Amino acid sequence: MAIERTFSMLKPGVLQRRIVGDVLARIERKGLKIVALKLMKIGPELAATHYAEHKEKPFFGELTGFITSGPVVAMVIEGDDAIARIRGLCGATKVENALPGTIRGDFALHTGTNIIHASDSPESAAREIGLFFKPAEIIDWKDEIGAWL
Ligand code: 3AN
Repeated sequence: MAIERTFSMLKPGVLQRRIVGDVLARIERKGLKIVALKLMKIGPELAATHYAEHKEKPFFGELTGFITSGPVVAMVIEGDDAIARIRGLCGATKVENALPGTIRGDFALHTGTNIIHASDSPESAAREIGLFFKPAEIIDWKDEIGAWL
């Protein structure tokens, strides 16, 4: 298994609902390592760049409008196969397919407000980490838990 870094973001509404801790707890309990974390408000330009692959989709306006509508929690997560592991914790994009036990399955009622974003490939992870974080904001702390996972 390869150690990877991935970008994840708790979308607007998560702070309003006071479930930041619940979602972060799931990521931590999995054994993944938070190496960068910040509260931020996304502007329209960053939203459009981040979601550029969906530019032609009918839901693009709704998507960028929603992601800029309130504060988000942006993070970089590290760990063995972190990209796939976080996607697994998130569950399916469409909430009707997101199984109970996953973050979206447990906390999201509609696909447009599906709680969490996570990069879907090494290329997306590198691009998205670079969009949201300066290298100095990512902390390379020594992980002592490896033997217990
Ligand atoms: P994921 O976030 O699981 O990688 P993407 O990249 O296909 O999924 O979609 C990005 C975001 O766009 C989703 N998280 C969701 O909020 C929104 N989205 C995707 N499909 C739809 C849809 N059919 N209707 C409304 N919003 C959607």
